[in-house]
Amino acid sequence: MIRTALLFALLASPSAFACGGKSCGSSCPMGSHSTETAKDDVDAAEGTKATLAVTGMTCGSCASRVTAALKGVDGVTAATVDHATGVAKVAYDADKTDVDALIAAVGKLGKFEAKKAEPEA
Ligand SMILES: [Cu+2]
Repeated sequence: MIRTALLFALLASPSAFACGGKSCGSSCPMGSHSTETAKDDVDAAEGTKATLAVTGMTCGSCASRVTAALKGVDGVTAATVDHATGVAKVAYDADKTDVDALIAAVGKLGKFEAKKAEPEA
């Protein structure tokens, strides 16, 4: 029984890394943490690519909420969001959606603001 409890504690502990090792507790606008990390490869995905600059994110939980919002847009095939840099990369079908719709989807969360980032050189 004690071993089971220890294993449980070990499995639960990685949640601390959702904030990159730093605790963001009350500073997190989403109020909860998640170990969910986007693994989509936007660079390898089909379609048009866009890079957004997202402000307001403090931890991995924020990033996963923004990722989910972007993926909820019809036509989006892949999205990765880095809360530390504020960079969101999205691959989408240009026939179905556009950058303005992506920005609006992030804005709808109410906690974050997205704008179009300068294209990478
Ligand atoms: Cu957060």
